[in-house]
Amino acid sequence: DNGKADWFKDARFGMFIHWGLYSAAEGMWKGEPLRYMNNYAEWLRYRNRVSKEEYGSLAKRFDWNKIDPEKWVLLAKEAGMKYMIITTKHHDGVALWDTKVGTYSLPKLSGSNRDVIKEIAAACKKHGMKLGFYYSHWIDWEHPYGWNHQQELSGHVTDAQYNQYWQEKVIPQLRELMSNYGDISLIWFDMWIPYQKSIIKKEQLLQVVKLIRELQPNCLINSRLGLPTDAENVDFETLGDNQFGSNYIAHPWETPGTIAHSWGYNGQENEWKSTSQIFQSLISNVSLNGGFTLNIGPRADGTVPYESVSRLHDVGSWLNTYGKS
Ligand code: FUL
Repeated sequence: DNGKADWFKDARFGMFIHWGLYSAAEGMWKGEPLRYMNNYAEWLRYRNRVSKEEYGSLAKRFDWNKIDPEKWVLLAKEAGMKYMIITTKHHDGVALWDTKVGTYSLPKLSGSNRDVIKEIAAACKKHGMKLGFYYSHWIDWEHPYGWNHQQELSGHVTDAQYNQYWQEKVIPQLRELMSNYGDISLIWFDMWIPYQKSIIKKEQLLQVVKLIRELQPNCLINSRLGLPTDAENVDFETLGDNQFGSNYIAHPWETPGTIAHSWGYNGQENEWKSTSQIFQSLISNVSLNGGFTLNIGPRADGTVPYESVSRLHDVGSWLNTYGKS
């Protein structure tokens, strides 16, 4: 450990943002609610079997006059959060930034020339907020050879095809993200199972580690990459969603939790964690040497539901009064 994770060990509290085309659907598709309500709004494309083209048309519902990522950064600051993680590409395979890898990106699909990832990076820099990228490496419902659950969306994927997805999408997209947006403090990969049980090969994961270490030597990598936390390849451990630590863990770790039920905005839901539940999660993790990454799901126009804002303000004012920074 060369101390590069020190800031993370001290940070303890960060903001997660799930924002993408699914935010515009708000948990509904053609008048039908999200199938399987126990699941998440950001899973709409898969759950409701939406075609790639129709799903892409959700980008037209984004209101670029209102979207202002700096407001998210300010909200995180007010809440006492020390880092922010944004979904650069979720399982739907849509890049939020202006990628040159393919055309399935928010700027291209919406016809806007805005690159929100650039804007977030600039706002984070301006306000002294550490920036992290979420990137769904394992699952991708857009690429014909990305992992897409029982191959229900596009047929069987062989190892060679999966490697094609890896080499022509994952690697070049990560290269863009690690090259064009300044200092990236952490990268948050997302899968739940170790590589031995997945179509992913260890060499493919090591290729990703090598790329990140080359381009952003200080960027921390989380364990959902699919490898164990050992500081060489993986710098911090991500426990299960909404799970709290039960044992003291010596190495850096955090758990993600969402303020609602879904991670992406779901207008059909009315389940909000209370401010005291948020404190419970934060305090139980911190007392076991971990951190808590609390998620909000802004709407497609960038606005954050009042229920989230008011809770974050309550948390922030408590931390300002009693928290030690
Ligand atoms: C899970 C994903 O499937 C959810 O959609 C969300 O991104 C959560 C943080 O991780 O693995």
